[in-house]
Amino acid sequence: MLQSKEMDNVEIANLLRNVAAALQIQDKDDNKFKIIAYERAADAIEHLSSEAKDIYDEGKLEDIPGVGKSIAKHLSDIFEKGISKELDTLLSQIPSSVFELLPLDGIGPKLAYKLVTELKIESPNAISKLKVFAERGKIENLEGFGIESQAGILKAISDYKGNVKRHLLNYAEGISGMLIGWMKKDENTVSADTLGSLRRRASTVGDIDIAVASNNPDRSIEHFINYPDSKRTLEKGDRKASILIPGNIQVDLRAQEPDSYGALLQHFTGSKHHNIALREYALSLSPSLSLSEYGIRKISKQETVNSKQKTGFNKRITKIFRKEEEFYNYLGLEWIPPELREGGSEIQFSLEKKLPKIVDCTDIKGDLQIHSNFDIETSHDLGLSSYEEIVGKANALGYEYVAFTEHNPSRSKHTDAQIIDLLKRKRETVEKLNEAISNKPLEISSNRKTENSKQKTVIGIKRVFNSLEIDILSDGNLPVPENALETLDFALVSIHSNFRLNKVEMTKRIISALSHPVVLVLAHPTGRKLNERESIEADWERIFEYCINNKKLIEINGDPMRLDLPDHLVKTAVKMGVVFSLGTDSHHIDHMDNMRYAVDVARRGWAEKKNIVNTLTLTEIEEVIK
Ligand code: DGT
Ligand code: CA
Ligand code: CA
Ligand code: ZN
Repeated sequence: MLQSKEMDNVEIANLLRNVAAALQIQDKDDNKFKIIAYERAADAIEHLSSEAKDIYDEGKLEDIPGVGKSIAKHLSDIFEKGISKELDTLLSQIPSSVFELLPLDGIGPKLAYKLVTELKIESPNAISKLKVFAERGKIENLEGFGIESQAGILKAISDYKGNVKRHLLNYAEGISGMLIGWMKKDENTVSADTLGSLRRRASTVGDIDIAVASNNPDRSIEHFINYPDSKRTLEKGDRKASILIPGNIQVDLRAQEPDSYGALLQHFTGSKHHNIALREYALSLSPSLSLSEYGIRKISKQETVNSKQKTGFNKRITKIFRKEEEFYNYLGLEWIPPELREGGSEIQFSLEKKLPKIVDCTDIKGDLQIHSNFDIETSHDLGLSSYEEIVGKANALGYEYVAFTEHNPSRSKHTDAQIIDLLKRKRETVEKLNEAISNKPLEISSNRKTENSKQKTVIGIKRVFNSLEIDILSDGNLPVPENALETLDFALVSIHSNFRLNKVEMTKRIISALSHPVVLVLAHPTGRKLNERESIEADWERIFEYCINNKKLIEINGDPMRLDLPDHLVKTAVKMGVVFSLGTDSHHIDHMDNMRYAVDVARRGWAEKKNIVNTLTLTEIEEVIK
């Protein structure tokens, strides 16, 4: 197992569990207590509310329950040098395929070791290799095994969910882009689109759905399964197919003639709930209408929809649609943006022509969370790009303003006077930059190393804000002295530690931090990290109400692994009248392109321009900030 300085709590816990397993396999008497110690330490670290690395930085590793001198020493080695030699030596005596089998139910270290050595199973994909042996009946003949234990192993494998994680939106988007590109290479393709949860811009995506309008669906399917990166064809019909690509990502394709492509787009965009609600609505019309991926059909009075009549359905379609919009219009509905197709109420809104005019990327006039490399000795990671580079990028994006929101200087390593000093220097630098910006026309060399590297960009941005992302301490206080807070235009506050307070305490903590006059925004409110960390518990309606009454803003963080506030809470907040601040949480200018994902979340939460503070012009937003 690879060790590194950057290991997070889950990785460390896995490492320690593997050590415990290796000790069990060694089968020495004096290992007994060590095994228990490693397992305890693994449990404790997995459930910590802050990163073990941070605790190490504070010199407090041994305060973690279950972490004694010797485990603390191994962890220190890892954080310092990237490896604990001692653990590495121990682990490298065991084939890594053994560790791969441990997540299976009922397979302990010794059993796994025996299977691996007897059957000569090697990494990677040990589980699927084991499955092949079990299916071929090769396990029942091993000494100490039998037909029953073989069946048990097969069951454990089929129950095993593995890390079937849902994929992050930006990742899925990259893959679907490549597949669309591939499908467009085929001469039969008239158009190709991404459907399913990716088209609805859901925060995570299970599998990828692609549709093509094709002059020859058969041939399109053939072209699709020949995708160069395909690992395996999972399914192949005359109008649909599924393949598996590296990373165990499933891609589904549907192909249909251009004349009826509109119904296909509607059907496979989903969501399932939207489609169910739409079908019910169509049936309630008079005459009743029946929907499918091929088109819309009138149902006569005597007819009831039973399964028999569903067969051969496509031959009796009465109406086909080239465009999706025509499909909705035929039902007496306005076209519904895919982001709103989640639950049913959107159909009623569409019928009454009351769908919200949801915010759009082109409405955004600035980015309100960016970390630069201006070094104020921050408590968490500094950014990688300079103020000038950020201004250059903001300019390219057509923004009027951005906010520089480095983390606060670390509390434990500075006196009040030092923090005040650091923030004064930041203030002065930002002021100089603003002066330069207002002395237009000012030119700044763009940092792109392409073409003539001397290429100059005229600044269109009007102002940069001097802001800060401040940790909310457990008691709701801020780790920045009053005199330093005064230097800021406004501040963001956010939780980076103690994620597990109870709901009442957490709500109090957040509101207390928000109550400071210089604080304007609650950043990445729930603290979730997709596939990694759950949201904190808090009384969100109470916090939203506080924000509305006290003119505070809630952030929608566009970092694809955060997307926080989550869309369903955005929807609640929008109904209540909350105003949001969109920020990319960029630590490099390339991340500034992630604004798109923050807008996706806002759209899925039914937010309009009026709900988003960064749709305001500079003059307007200055009114909010002052
Ligand atoms: P995902 O993949 O879990 O992120 O979510 P979706 O919404 O992309 O779900 P998926 O891939 O299973 O199906 C794509 C859309 O196709 C789904 O939103 C609804 C629609 N659909 C309509 N009829 C069916 C059906 O019979 N089976 C499935 N699986 N989907 C259907
Ligand atoms: Ca899907
Ligand atoms: Ca699918
Ligand atoms: Zn943060």
